[in-house]
Amino acid sequence: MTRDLVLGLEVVLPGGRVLDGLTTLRKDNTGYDIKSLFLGAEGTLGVITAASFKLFPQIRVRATALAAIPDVRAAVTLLGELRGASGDRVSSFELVPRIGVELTSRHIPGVSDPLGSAHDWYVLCELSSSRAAEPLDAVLEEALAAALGKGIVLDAALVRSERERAALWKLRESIPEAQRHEGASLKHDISLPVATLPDFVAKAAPWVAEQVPEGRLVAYGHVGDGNLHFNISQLPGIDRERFLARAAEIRRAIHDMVREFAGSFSAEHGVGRVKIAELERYASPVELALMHAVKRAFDPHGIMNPGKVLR
Ligand code: LAC
Ligand code: ZN
Repeated sequence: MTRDLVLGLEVVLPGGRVLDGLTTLRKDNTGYDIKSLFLGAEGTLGVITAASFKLFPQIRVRATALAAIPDVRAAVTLLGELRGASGDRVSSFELVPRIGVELTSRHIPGVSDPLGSAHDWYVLCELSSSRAAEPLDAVLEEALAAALGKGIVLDAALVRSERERAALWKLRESIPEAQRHEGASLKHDISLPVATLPDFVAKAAPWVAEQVPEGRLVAYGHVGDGNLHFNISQLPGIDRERFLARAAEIRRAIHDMVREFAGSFSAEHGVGRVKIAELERYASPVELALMHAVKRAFDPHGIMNPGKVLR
């Protein structure tokens, strides 16, 4: 998402020259967009030393809720309904699975289940606006009530204070930490077209349940961006090394399913060293050849962050 916000960059190139590209132009059609090549390059083409970003009016009002939903399809439906009902004011829309509530309640001080009974899935949704008078709490409450009537939402907790808002965000944001307390996990930072997420989960979740009985799916993340952290936590009492020994095979199967649904194996955490083989497998030969050509053009001696992204 940062990629969309960058207007200009200053970059030190491998030979020592400086690309002085700190523009704030919104429109600029002057040949190749060189700056975009450095975004996501993970330092393999040059060292970014400054950036200019798009700015937006300051947020003055927010409304936040945790909604229990029956399944991932309901999450995508609810996202559409909330966008429509709020004049597209949805600024966060995060999927949380039941296990995410359980693990954070167990391991993270100050986190507890804000709803009275257990549900399979939740979304943490937030509306925001720069217009202080915007009645976002009422908009969110009405939209969730309408969704409740249609069975898209099963229960919901609207936050009434900054303290409650912080508690909900803590629940969501401490899922990775809670996973570490449970032991090893296999992590897959995937993205799919938003509308395709439910079909992917409908196929991949049962696959995990059948093929990885020594682990538990912990699928959470940024549904509004089509980005899921499709992680598998080891079950308590399972041998850590034996669990991790299956990492490559499981990663291959999950990423192959991601490709089947036209998704990406690296939504936000990048390629680094760990996913070089994935890039080679899933990028098209044309893309891969162009990436190597760009690398050679910028860094012919291969001195920039060697061993990352491209072999
Ligand atoms: C998160 C990190 C893992 O979404 O990207 O919590
Ligand atoms: Zn994330």
